[in-house]
Amino acid sequence: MSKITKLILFIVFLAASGWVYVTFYQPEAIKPVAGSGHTVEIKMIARENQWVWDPSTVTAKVGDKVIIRIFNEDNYDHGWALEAFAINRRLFPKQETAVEFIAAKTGTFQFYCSVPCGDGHYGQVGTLIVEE
Ligand SMILES: [Cu+2]
Repeated sequence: MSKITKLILFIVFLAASGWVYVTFYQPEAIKPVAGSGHTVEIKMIARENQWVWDPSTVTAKVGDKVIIRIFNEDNYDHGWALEAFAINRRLFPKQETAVEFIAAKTGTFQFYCSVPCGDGHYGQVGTLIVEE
């Protein structure tokens, strides 16, 4: 068997294994979701010296593009972290920061302040609900 034939057989084998994996074995949790075509825009505020997100609960449908515009009213930094979607952004004082992601899985996920910011830091949490 020539080298070229072996190479072609190897490439065919790789492509076939990839197809078998994606078709039969890929876990639901990491399968790509179809985009819904909708964009959900949410205005959120980190209230001055209150260590709260307003609103603290946000909702989207799976496949939605979510844009959260967060205004930090404080004179110090906060962070906005949503581990389920690998997001962690710094929020500078008296500024709006836009966080964009695709709500690619259903469930209830917690977001929180990721920058040690004072008395209420550990209570500065909120919830993202992604519905079917
Ligand atoms: Cu904090």
